Amino acid sequence: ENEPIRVVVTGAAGQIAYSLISMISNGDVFGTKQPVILHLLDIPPAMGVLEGVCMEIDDLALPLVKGYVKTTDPAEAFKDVDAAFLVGAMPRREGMERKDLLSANVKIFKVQGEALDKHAKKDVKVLVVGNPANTNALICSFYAPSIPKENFTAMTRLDQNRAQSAIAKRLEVCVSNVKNVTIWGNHSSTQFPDVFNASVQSSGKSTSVYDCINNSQWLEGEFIKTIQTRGAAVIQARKMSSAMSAAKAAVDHMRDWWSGTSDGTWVSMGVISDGSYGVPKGLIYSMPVSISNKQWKIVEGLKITDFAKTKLDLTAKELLEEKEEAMAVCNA
Ligand code: NAX
Repeated sequence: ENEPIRVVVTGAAGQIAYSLISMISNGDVFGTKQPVILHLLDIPPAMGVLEGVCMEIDDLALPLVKGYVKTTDPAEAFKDVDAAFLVGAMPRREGMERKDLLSANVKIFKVQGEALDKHAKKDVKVLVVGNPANTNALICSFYAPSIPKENFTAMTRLDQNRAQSAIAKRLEVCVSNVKNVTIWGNHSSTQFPDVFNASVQSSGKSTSVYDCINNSQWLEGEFIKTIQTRGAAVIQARKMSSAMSAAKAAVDHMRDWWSGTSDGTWVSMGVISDGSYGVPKGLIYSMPVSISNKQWKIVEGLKITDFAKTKLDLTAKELLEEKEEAMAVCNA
């Protein structure tokens, strides 16, 4: 049997973690032959709830779970971890400005970056889910200089899944027949869901989504808007933010990073920019990536229309502003 790997989930008492932990425990991320030891981090007021979650982990009776560590101490949480799901963050409360949220969360990710730097394995794979996800990932990486920058990613897979599903629904095809939808930029309402390079498979043939839908007004208008504001629409209906779908997206992201993407397909992840597609270097920006041997690579040479270029620049601008604010908070 394989040696267990150590997997940390932060915000372990929260609603996304509640779904995520059961999927990790079931083998959905690291495979059904890979035992895991779960490291569960949350803050003191959440320890009672986390105790209940741990009782439920016992009661799942899943053979892959070789143990768990329940803690409020980042040093203990990040000790020797192979993979990290950074979900925990302060939620936006009424009357709170975006700036206040950014400043509270950036501080959390500074502390966690320092703890990862000191205690985690150097090849740890870090997925940041907590918002503002891209900028949190950037800060985390900044404070973990001994870990390669490529090991820090931010989640835009939920946006990708939303876009893929919306296209499949419109075309009345199975969601698995829609390939290579790309999310560019920030996990925020400035993100650009791009189907210009996406395709639909049907009876062995691959056709571009643009040709299949044949309605650029919808594709460049309502479709983009719907994906950009989908999170808010779920909150309005459910009175709580997306959790089941967010957990599934985190599973998809980490599973693909761990086991790779298939030939000719790509997925979207917030990764450190190397200047590709004119994106400013050093931002954590969602890009199309293909993955093999646990290494992601930006897919080059995709067609960027003038329309798309405007959208790419807009979301980059927002990320540059976030970065500046975040660095100011950290240096204060
Ligand atoms: P919850 O409020 O249910 O859970 C968050 C948990 O984090 C709580 O248990 C809280 O005690 C804990 N926490 C707070 N500060 C912490 C710290 N310093 N260390 C460890 N734990 C800490 O939120 P949930 O619905 O689970 O969402 C978590 C985060 O995901 C939020 O920031 C949310 O905005 C973000 N999301 C990101 C998405 C993405 O696509 N990137 C989509 C879904 C989600 O909105």
